[in-house]
This record gives sequence, structure tokens and C-alpha cells, in this order.
Amino acid sequence: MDRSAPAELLDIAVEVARDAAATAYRMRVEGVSVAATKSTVTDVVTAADRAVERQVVDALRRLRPGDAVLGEEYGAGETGPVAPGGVRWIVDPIDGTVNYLYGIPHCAVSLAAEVDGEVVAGVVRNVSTGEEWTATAGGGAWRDGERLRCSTETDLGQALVATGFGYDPGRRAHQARVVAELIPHIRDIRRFGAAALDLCLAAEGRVDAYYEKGLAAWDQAAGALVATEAGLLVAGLGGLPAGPDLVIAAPAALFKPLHDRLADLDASGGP
Ligand code: LIP
Repeated sequence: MDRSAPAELLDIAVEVARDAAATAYRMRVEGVSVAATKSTVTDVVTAADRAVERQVVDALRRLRPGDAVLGEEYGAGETGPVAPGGVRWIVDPIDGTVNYLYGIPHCAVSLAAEVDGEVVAGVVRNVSTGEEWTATAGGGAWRDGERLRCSTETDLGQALVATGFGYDPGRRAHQARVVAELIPHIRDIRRFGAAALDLCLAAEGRVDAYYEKGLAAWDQAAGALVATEAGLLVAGLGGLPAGPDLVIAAPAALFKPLHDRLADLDASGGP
């Protein structure tokens, strides 16, 4: 089998993510505290974020020497650039770190494999519940062996929409204004706190749609593939791909009405 075949890469991603989630779980039980802050005083990193990413990078080095790795905590510095046709792994060791710190069971290890800029395999594993979402490009989205299909909701006014807020107070204020203007036009908002899991919940219709500004590649790479393979449209505003400006994930019937509302509300704007 081609060593870079999506199925082969997924097997490795799942093996590595399961071990990583077990480490994160054990370290939570042993007690966790803030090790440092990053972009703002509320943007925290714990010793577990670092230890888990270290473990993932070491495992990938062992299993896939020569592949590149981009991680939230150590960036791309550990393995250097990726060669054409090569594989780059994108890892968020603990997505939903604030939830992890507070003991809220909504945080996950997210690991994706990308080839020539396209994510071809991904896994998101909830550290607390053990729920595991997987997908390969063209191979569908799955949770614990069940094939996933997204919501069939067609009326934005009936849609349950998940979203999130950044760590910068000015950005949060802008995002809160967008929510305040959007909420009369939808069923309700949910703020769970981990983009990778939020995209997976949207993938299986536990919410009808999701959007967020300010996500990094590691927050959304694996979850966006799961969402896409479950039938959601995942993109930004104005035909742009999903990215830091905005990620919108919605079924085809809801995408345009949600997109247009968010565009009117300048959801990709602000700090
Ligand atoms: C989190 C995202 C979440 C967002 C938070 C934060 P982290 O990532 O998953 O969607 O609302 O502000 O960015 O920092 O826990 O890896």
C-alpha cells in the first residue's frame, strides 16, 4: 500500500491520537495548572499541552521519519518544511485548553495529515469521553464505526448554531455583537469551547451549523475534514476557503443564508 495513502495515514493518526489522549487524561487526573500564557492573559497553556504535543511529534518522527509536523505549541520548528508530495501533520494537542483546565469534558486531541495543502486524513478524540471522529478524503466521516451525516435543516430560523470567541477582549466584544445580531434569526447559539469538537458535533447533526473567526490550522484541520465528509459545506466568506478570517460549516441549504447574515454582520471583521 502507498505509505501516504489516506487510510494508512489515518491508521497512524488514530494510534498516535489515542495514546496522546490517554496522556492528557492521566495528567488531568494528576492535577493540572497554567504553565504559561500566550496571546493574552486568558490564552493559557498547561504542562499537558506541551507534553502531549511532544509525545505526538516524537511518535510521528518514529513512525513517519521525514514527515513535517505543525503543532500549536511548537509550531513547525521541530521538523522543518514539507517537500512536494510530502506529508505534513497538523496537531492540536489539547483543543479546548480552557475546558481542560476547568475540568469541562469538552476538549480533544486533533491530528490531521495534509498532502500538498489538502487534508486527506484526520482524527479528533475527546480526551474525557473517548468519543472519536475520523475521516479520510473521499472516504466519509465516522464516529466509533458509525458513518456520519450532517443536519438536513433547511430553515435558518430553526438552526442551532455553535460558535466561539477569541482570547482578545476586543475581538470577543466584536464576536459578541455578531452573536447578539444573529441570535434573533436562528433557533439558538451554543458555545462549547473547542473548535475541533464543535465541527465534529456539526458533522453528525448535534448542532445544525458552526462558525468562528480566528481559528488556526490546528484548531480546524481534522474537524473540517470530518465536517466536509459528513456533507457540510466548510468555507469562509465570499468564496474564500475556511481560514483565520472565518470558518463557516453548514449544510448546503443553510450555508448561503448563514453566510449572508454573517457577511452583513462583518463576522470576519473586528480586531
Ligand atoms: C480554542 C478553540 C475554540 C476557541 C477558543 C480557542 P485552544 O482553541 O478550539 O474554538 O473558541 O478561543 O481558540 O486555544 O483551546 O487550542
